[in-house]
Amino acid sequence: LVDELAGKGASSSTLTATSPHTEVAVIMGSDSDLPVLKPCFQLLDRFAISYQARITSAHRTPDWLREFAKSAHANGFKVIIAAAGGAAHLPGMAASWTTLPVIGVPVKATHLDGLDSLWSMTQMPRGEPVATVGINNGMNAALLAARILAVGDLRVEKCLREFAEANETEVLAKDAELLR
Ligand code: RP5
Repeated sequence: LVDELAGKGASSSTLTATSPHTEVAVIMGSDSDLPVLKPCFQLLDRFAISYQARITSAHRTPDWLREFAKSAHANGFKVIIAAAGGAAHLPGMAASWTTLPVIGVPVKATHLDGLDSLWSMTQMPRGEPVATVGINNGMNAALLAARILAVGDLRVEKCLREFAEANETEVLAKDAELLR
């Protein structure tokens, strides 16, 4: 399913096995969050960053979330991306059980249009930070994870530079097109 969402037949992701080489854990509160994470999977695939996607809910599977987050560092993950809608306590709870950086993706899932999720992630009380991206912005979560990894990985740093250069080229081309 994750491979389908990422738009490819086979990727470095897996819904089952944990590899010591898998760098990013992408957790979500429900399979209904998957569409928001599609750009996240695509960006991680584009940068050839290994990831594992899992469904774990802070309120429906609290024991499983605790087990996953507590063992994430020992299992070789370097960053956790956590997407959730509504009260969105998933990234905050995960942050409390790991020293890994946790990136929250607020999901628009209720009548509050994602503001509930955004505020609950950004308003984490002092002591347990969650780096929160914009509502439904799975791509920025992947880019932020890449920036964290790039501190110690020149290959990923090169991917980020090339990504920025491609964006610049695209905007300049559109600007030139307007002048014609
Ligand atoms: C949250 O509640 C999930 O992260 C999701 O965004 C939202 C709705 O979940 P479902 O009712 O679609 O399973 O826990």
